[in-house]
Order: sequence, then structure tokens, then C-alpha cells
Amino acid sequence: MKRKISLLLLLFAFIFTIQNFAQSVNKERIPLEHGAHRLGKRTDAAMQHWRKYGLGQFIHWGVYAIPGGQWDGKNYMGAAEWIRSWSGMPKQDYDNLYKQFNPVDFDAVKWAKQAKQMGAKYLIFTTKHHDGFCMWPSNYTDYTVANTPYKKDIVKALVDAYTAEGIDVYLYFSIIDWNQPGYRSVVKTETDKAEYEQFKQFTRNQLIELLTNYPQVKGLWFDGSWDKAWIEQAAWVDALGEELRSIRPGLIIGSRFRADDTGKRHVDANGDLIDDYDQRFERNLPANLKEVGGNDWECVMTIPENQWGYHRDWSWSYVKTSDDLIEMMAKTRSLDGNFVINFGPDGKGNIRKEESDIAKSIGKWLSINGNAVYDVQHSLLEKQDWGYSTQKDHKIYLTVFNKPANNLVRVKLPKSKTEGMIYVIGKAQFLLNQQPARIKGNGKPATYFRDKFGNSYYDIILPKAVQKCTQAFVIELELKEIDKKDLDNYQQAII
Ligand code: FHN
Repeated sequence: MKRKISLLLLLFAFIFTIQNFAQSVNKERIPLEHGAHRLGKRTDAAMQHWRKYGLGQFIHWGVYAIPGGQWDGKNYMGAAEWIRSWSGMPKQDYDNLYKQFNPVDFDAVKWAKQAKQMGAKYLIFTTKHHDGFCMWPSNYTDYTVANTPYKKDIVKALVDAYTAEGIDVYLYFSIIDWNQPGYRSVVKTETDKAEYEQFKQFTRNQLIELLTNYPQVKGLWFDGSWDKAWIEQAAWVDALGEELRSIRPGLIIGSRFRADDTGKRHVDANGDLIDDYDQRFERNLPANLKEVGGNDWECVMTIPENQWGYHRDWSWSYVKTSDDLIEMMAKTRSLDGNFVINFGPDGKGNIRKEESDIAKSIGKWLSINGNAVYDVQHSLLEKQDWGYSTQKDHKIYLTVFNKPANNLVRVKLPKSKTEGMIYVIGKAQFLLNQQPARIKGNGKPATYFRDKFGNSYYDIILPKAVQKCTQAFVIELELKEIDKKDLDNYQQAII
């Protein structure tokens, strides 16, 4: 019997070893020439600055703003900037829209001032969407703003106005171009191949042109790079990326530009992020830091369900409120990302009232609570039911989105990493207006306690003024690491 058990154990040990060996072989890195060119985050000044932004503004604007999702009496429920490809609108009608493009109300300075008031630190602007219409006077096609009744360079106006307000500018550029004869989503024949080569050169020329014309831009924001034809050009696209970076040192490019040698996008076949930050979280937020995978990342978000360009009719989908967006922004920041809110101005150049109201309301909230959003990272605290937390040095910002019904915010403190030390709150205050208010807790102290598992907590009783708050509010804490024996002195430290 004993012998049988020993043999069985030996067999298990053998299977275990083989499994481990197989796993370690699998873990071997796949040699890639065009995968990630760096492991871990970029550490240069440009990228460190990008990390501090917190909030950005996206603007989708082009000739699709003229129909605004409606044509010939019909409402097209899909994304308004795609109307050219929905069955119903004749392509010829769409391709002639530019002859009517005359946004007489467009005022770049007004937009930039509004973005600043909202608290945006960067702009992403659609220089060219999938329809191929260029918002700048490109030398490489006639399908540009220069040939509209408006004539003027919109990209220049925006780059100048936003830069003047201290808002960094990034240029959105679609790889898909429905207007170019050489464009293909798939290359099948020799003719396709030859024409696609011309399209590649055209794309390269336009990108170099954009970087040359607008030297202030900080980065390029690519879209439509999911085409099989583009994915197959990994080596060429990689070289183009290098060329663009050499034209503008510090240039920031997200993970939507190029695929690796095996066709993988965003992260390469070894699981490493391609280029500077992860763009996968469009209209979605990661659940936790694990999903973020230690990468820089950004979430671009629409206000209605899925409309980027101007759509006249927002009645058929849920329209996010400023509170929805504030919660998403707080969550994004607690997970080390940047949050970007999309605006879709109309064909005349007006920003719709709903968007302006949101900009105002977010701006008001940020003017009080901006410390919790700008230049912060995820905090030492674990995720807790009341909301989200961020940190800068020893300051921790709690964005309380779910105000507890008992008006008591219980903060679970992190475990100190230093032997014999413990974290306590040295000071806490509510950011209720421009002048932070010290916590007075209705005369009751906020109390510290430890549970039987050794976890420590602070219970913060909300003062009357905060109890009345109908929006998310922020509590600023200052954490101190102290010796356990000194704990008694800190029991009432936040009063
Ligand atoms: O197809 C586009 C869409 O119209 C919009 O521009 C968004 C913005 O991120 N990008 C594509 C969809 O992922």
C-alpha cells in the first residue's frame, strides 16, 4: 500500500514538473521587431506632464455636423459622424456637403475659454475623421476646409486659441479615409496593393504636414487603425512613428497607431503596451488597477450613449449628467488615467446648450475639488464603498460619491509597510468652497479604531453643511506614519 502511495506521489510530482516546464516555455518572450519598444512607462517630462492632466476635452467636428444625424426627413440613430456610411444618405450628397460648410458662429477663442472654465487641461481635435474631410488646408487633397465657403484654417485657429489658454493640443487623425481612391480596408489584389502604397504616402505626407504646420501640438491621436490593410503594414507604420517622433521630440502617441509583427494591437504578443499610453478604454472604464496593468491610459467618453459628432436628436439615448461624468472622472483618476469628455459642435460652430451646461457644472465642481483630480495618482487606500480616492505625496483625497445615509464616512486606512509603524490621519478637511473647512464633525470627534483583524479605520461624521451636499464632495486627509506606541496622541487628531 505504502509503495503504491509513494508511486502515486512520484507521478504527481512528475506531472507538476512537466506542467511547470511547459508554463516556463510558454512564458518565453516572442521575438518581435515591431512590438513595444519600451517596457514600463515613459519617464520623460512630456509624459510626466500628460499624467497630470486629469481632464481633457475631445471635439468631433467636420462636415457631418451639417446633417447632424438627419437627412431627407429621416433620423439616423447611429453615430452622427458615420452618416455617410449609413444606408439612406446618398454618398454623393455627403461628398458635396463641404460646399455648404460655413460655420459663421465658430469662435475658437470662445471654445477655448469654455474648455478652460470646464477645467480641461488638453484638447483632442478631429483634424480628419473617416470621411477624409480635412479641417486644415492640406496640400495633398482638395477635400479640405480651404475649398468650402468658410475657407479659413480651423486647426490653426484652435491650436492657437487653446494654446493661448494654456491647454495642450493633440490632433486626432483617422487612418480610414473614405475620400481617398487609394484607401482600402483590405488589400486583396496587385492593383489594391499599388493603390494602397499611394495611400500610405499620402497619409505620411499629411501627418508630416500637420506636425510642420502646428508646432505647438503635443501629440497625435490615431483612430481607424483596425483595418486589416493597415495592420499588415506593421514595419512601415513603426518606421513612420519613429519619423514623426524625430520631427517632434517628446511627441505622445497612444496605442491605436500600429500593430505588432503578429497583428496584435494595443498590447503586443508579449502583453506589453505598444507606444505611450493605452487607448483601449474608449467609453469604458477599467474595473480596477489590475486591469490597467501598470500602464498610462485614457478614457474618451461621449455625453449621450454613442454620439461623437453633432446629432440634432439626443432624445433616444440616455444623456449623461455632470454628476455621471464627475463620478467617471473621479474613478479614472483613482486608477491613474486621464478622462476626456467629447463635444460635438453643430454645423454653424455652436456648442449645444447641454454640453455648455455640463462644461459649466464640471468647471464649478473642479474649481473647488480640483486638488483631488489634477496631478494625483491612485492612493494607498483600497477601494471603498463611499467612492474613490487619489493621492499626492502624503495627501489623500476622498471623493465621496455615495454619501452614507448615516452621514458617517468610514475610511479604512492602509497597513503600514514599515514594521512597528501605523498610518493615522494627521489632519482632515472638507473641500467645500475655495477655503477648505477643517472638520468639526458636529462637535463630535472623528474616531479611530482597530478591528479584531488588525485593520484600522477613521469614522468621519459629516458636518451639517456636508450632509446637505447634493453632489460628490471631497475630504482631504493627511496621512502620517507613526509608531504604534504613540497612537493614543492621535486618537482625536483630526479635530
Ligand atoms: O469610429 C470612430 C468614432 O466615430 C469616434 O471617432 C471614436 C472616438 O474615439 N473612434 C472611432 C470608434 O472607435
